[in-house]
Amino acid sequence: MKHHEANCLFCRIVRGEIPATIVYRNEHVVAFRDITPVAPQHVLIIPVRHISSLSELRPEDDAIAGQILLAAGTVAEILGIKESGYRLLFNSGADAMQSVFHIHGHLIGGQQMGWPPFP
Ligand code: DGP
Repeated sequence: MKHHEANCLFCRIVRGEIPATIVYRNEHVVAFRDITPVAPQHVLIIPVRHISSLSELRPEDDAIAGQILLAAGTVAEILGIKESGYRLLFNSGADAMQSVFHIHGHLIGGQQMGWPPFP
């Protein structure tokens, strides 16, 4: 295993070395509750395989990219917000304030949201 994967926080959650409230998983993705929720429902959807950011996705990663998006609808249904609505966002890089360098989609919902999503 590569060094960065051994020390990656979200790889450690995938391996069960760090506890998390997992709401859904399959062979491609894991979805677990964000430790600092910004909405009544806030779940992170991550690929099992370590990819550091959206910018590192390669054409051959098309299947895993699709699996992350497909999981969003499944997770929304589990959370009971499929009908009321939800938002899926990915922070990539410094301006977006990405802080964990393992791709994660933030699935948020359970309240009326505004747009644009910044002050
Ligand atoms: P981002 O800023 O987009 O890189 O989001 C990282 C998110 O990860 C942030 O909303 C908080 C969450 N997070 C950080 N550490 C942990 C952890 O140990 N467990 C869980 N469940 N979430 C975490």
